[in-house]
Amino acid sequence: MRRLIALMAALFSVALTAPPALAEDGYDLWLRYRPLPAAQSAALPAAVLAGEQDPTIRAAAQELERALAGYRGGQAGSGQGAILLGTASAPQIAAQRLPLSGLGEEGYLLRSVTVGGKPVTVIAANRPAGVLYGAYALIRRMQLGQPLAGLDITDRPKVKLRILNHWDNLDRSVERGYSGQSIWDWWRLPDAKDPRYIDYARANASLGINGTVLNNVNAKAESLTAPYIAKAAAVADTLRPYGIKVYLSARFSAPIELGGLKTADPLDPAVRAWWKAKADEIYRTIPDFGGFLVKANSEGQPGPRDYHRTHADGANALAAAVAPHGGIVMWRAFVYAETDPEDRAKQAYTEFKPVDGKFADNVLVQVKNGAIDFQPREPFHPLFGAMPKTPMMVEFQITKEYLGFSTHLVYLGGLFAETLEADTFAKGRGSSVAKVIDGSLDNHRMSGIAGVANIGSDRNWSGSVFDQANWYAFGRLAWNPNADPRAVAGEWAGLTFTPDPAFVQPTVQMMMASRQAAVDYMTPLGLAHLMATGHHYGPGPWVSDLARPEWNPTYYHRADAKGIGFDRTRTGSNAVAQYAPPVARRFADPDKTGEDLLLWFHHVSWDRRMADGSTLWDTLVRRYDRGVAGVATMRRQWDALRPYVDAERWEHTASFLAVQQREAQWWRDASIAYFRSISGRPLPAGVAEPAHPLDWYKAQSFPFAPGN
Ligand code: GCV
Repeated sequence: MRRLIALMAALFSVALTAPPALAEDGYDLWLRYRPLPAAQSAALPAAVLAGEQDPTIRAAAQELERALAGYRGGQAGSGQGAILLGTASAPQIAAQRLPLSGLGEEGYLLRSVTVGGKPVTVIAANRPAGVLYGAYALIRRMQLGQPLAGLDITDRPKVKLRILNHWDNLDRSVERGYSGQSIWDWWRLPDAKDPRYIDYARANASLGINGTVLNNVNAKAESLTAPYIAKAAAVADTLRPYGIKVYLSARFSAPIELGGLKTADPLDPAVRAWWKAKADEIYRTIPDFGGFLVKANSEGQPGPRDYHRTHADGANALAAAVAPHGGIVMWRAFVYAETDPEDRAKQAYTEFKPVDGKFADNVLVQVKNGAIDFQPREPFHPLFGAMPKTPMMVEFQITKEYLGFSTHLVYLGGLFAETLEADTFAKGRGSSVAKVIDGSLDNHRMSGIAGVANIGSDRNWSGSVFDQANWYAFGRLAWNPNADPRAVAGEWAGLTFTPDPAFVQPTVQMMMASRQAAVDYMTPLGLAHLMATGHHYGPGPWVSDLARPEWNPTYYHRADAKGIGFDRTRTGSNAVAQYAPPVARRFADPDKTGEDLLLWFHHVSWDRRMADGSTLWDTLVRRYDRGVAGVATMRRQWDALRPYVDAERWEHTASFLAVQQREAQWWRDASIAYFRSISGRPLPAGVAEPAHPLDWYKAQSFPFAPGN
């Protein structure tokens, strides 16, 4: 009995003294400062010394202190030297005579030095933002258990503007958002500033993201009224110390809606004066306002074409208004019109290529990675490399409108890299999209990259833990478009869960295979846009009754009794001619295009022989099966990783993988049932029948699917 009492007392005291269990709900993202193994923790610097008084340097120092405290699990530092951070205007940094000249405005240097016989890790930069980025780089090293001694590292971003685009509406709904409501609580701003905005800033700064467009490109004019400018200013105040500028999407017809003018014609002096006055008003409230993002003459949005003006005329009117304040305009090239019978994939090039060289100096043209719309796989957009006189931004979609929302595990690092690595041949071999958008191919002063955010009010920010990896990958590739997506996945997995290679290796394998699996079970072999109407949830390859031809999946796959695919060669829309000759020649030849993009560029017979000798029809069916099998493999891999992951995040991910498996099967069955009804070909031997007849799939309806 005495022993029992002693045991109970011991347990009771443990219960009283043990630190509270930390909820592993994913809120901490990759900034997960949990106790490190004792040996690692003992080697951590004991103190953080900020070289100067500056809000950004203070934020950097606080982040380092927070990380160190977390890594030490509440224990005091054991005295392994210090971290000293600052710019050369801090005397202690200046005394080190560090080579900072090549670091630009945002680069940093990490160097191990000795001061007064004590080891010191210096984080130095020309500007406070660089110091902040250096602090996060050091944090990554500590958290991943990489050596902290003998450091001599420099890094700087290759792209100047690294920007998130929020498609967030003023009522807090999010277009194509799958992670709750908008994090911007417009109604309560500017008085109530959710503390979460600081964590948003920390997460983005840790990746080097330096700008955010707060509102949807399908913009309401109201976002430019005084009350909403004040709300945006409150957000800007919170983000500023983290090196993040605020931008707004502008509705082109705002001079009419807000200004009472009769026109929004960009060459009309009254319209230009209105934009100038509006810009002046914004800059009075947000002195470092970044500028405007504009979707014009696209999907019903107003624009300069309404007045028979070019996109350059439109962009330049807004650009002139923000130029005196150092602002910029990001003008989207995502345009297509129902009045235009031309292949949708060609329309942006047709509109924009002729106005190359006509844009003001502070305009960037923002181009989606592919010519249609963020499909699971698209060839790179033909505008990359085709407008050498204009700085071009690439726009990726981090939120997965066409890739299974937030329930499917699809790592997008590979998709982003596939575009960035693609060779445009604009100036001969080696003219990658990365070089177009980082400005180096055509010597542009401005360069930029944008990602449509997947961030919402969900506790885990992105809807699923693995969707956080897509935010992470976007940020890391924005900093360095040549980064290896596999290495980025490993870094993310190590920071978010554990750097143990026994966990990281299979996780990276799973992530890297996940995108091809999604392509296979949704739109294999270069098919595209076969999703159901409006919400784009699930398969709808049979849909052919929508008002605009290019909204119908049948427009894209063009399947008939003889074959399938969109002929974009000379015998068809000749979209291939929009690429530089070496690329055009490859895409024009079905034997050279590559199977992954075959049906994007070619209408081919169901009986066409593929590289391995099987028919196209058999290959198509087997690709669907391969996609479903890929998800089954991911589930097995995740099961085996259970010992390395906390129960909460493991189970959340496992439950989503189960959804993905069911939906992959649905995609496969519905697509095969439909294409069989067109091709009239039997299923290859040994292939399973779809679970239901075609009409069952056609009858499914999801009026409440999110993000629509
Ligand atoms: C913001 C696609 C999406 C739309 C989106 C549009 C765009 O068409 O479905 O929701 O609108 O792209 O990028 O402007």
